[in-house]
Amino acid sequence: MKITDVKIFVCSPGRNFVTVKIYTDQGLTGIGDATLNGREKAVVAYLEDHLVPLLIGRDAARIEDTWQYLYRGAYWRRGPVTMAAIAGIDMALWDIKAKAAGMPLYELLGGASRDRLMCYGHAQGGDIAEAVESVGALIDEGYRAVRVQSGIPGLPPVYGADGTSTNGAAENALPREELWSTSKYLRHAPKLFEAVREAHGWDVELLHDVHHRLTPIEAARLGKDLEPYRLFWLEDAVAAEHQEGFRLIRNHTTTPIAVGEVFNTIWDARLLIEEQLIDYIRMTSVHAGGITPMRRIADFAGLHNVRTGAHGAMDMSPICLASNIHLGFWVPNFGIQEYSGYSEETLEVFPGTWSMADGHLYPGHGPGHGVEFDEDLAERYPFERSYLPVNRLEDGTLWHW
Ligand code: GCO
Ligand code: MG
Repeated sequence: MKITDVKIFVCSPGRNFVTVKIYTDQGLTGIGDATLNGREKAVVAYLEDHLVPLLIGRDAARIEDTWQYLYRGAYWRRGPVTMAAIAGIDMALWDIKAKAAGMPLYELLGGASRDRLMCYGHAQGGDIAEAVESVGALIDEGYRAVRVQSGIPGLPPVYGADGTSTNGAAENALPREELWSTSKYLRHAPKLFEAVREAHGWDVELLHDVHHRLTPIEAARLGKDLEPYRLFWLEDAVAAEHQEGFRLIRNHTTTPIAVGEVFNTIWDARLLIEEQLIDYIRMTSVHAGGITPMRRIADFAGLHNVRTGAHGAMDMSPICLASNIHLGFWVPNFGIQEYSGYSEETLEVFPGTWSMADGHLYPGHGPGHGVEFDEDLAERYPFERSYLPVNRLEDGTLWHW
């Protein structure tokens, strides 16, 4: 089965998405997600100018060889732009292979290891009371696991607390600037979780995202202070570049640690997994280079008692979510799947067979990954430049976001 054409689509049904569509001489097509929030067009150029010409005439069935050809064959390896571009192609090829086999993707990966995937939703509030209420609303909707973020006294709204941070910045404007104080945050976070446990008890799993803002010793202290509230995980406690820093965190706290949403190859996670410095690896199909490397990463993690917890914010398209759901349905060491939902417009452009009910995700059982792309509708939502926010300390120093 030969690849006859590859098209790249950029659309913005609520936010920007990059979609790869591969056509074959047997009439089968497949689609993949190649979205890199805030740097979408760089991936489009990488695909159109450099990868698409390499694909025409290749055997669509040779997924592994194509992945190696694009990764090793480039000489210049790794990086978020490269890996998102390769991921879009890889997902589309797995979609084609599963359609050709007449199977849902999870069957090709090894078959179901479970009946449903626990997912976590996002609770947020300007202050503790609002966050506590937001957790309650998610519990009422059936969620068994909730990520909790709240505003910090003395600071304007921070990441994850006002519902706008993950939507990028205003159209065609400069990135929104946030303000950060580590000492204010460290005093506040334990109070937030104390209040949530007091209001909602111990049956709900609680998660928290620090968004790379602490140093290792600060993260160690936070982990310790949060121990009484038994978190499911503490995410991105330090900048992901600080691999050795995780040793220090590990030595000081039993709070489970998650990291990896910004990783793009297995090499970013090697030390953390081999030394069991983390409990959950957050790598996701689109930013890790596709389904082919995600299988290897998951198996490598499984050898070291690390479970999966794939990044699933709304800035990855439903194709990425569906790929993660199929992977999670198969992978023996599944932990949890992030799920932040999609706008109605997004779901109309990317209709899919996956579903969410009672705090769990389910894959579609038809052939492929089960997500379609409505090209005509997508044309009504042209690309809109948008940035993630940036973050500064109170004295103006640029800080991690
Ligand atoms: C999460 C993430 C997101 C990211 C966003 C970046 O845990 O869901 O931290 O909020 O910031 O996906 O594009
Ligand atoms: Mg995160």
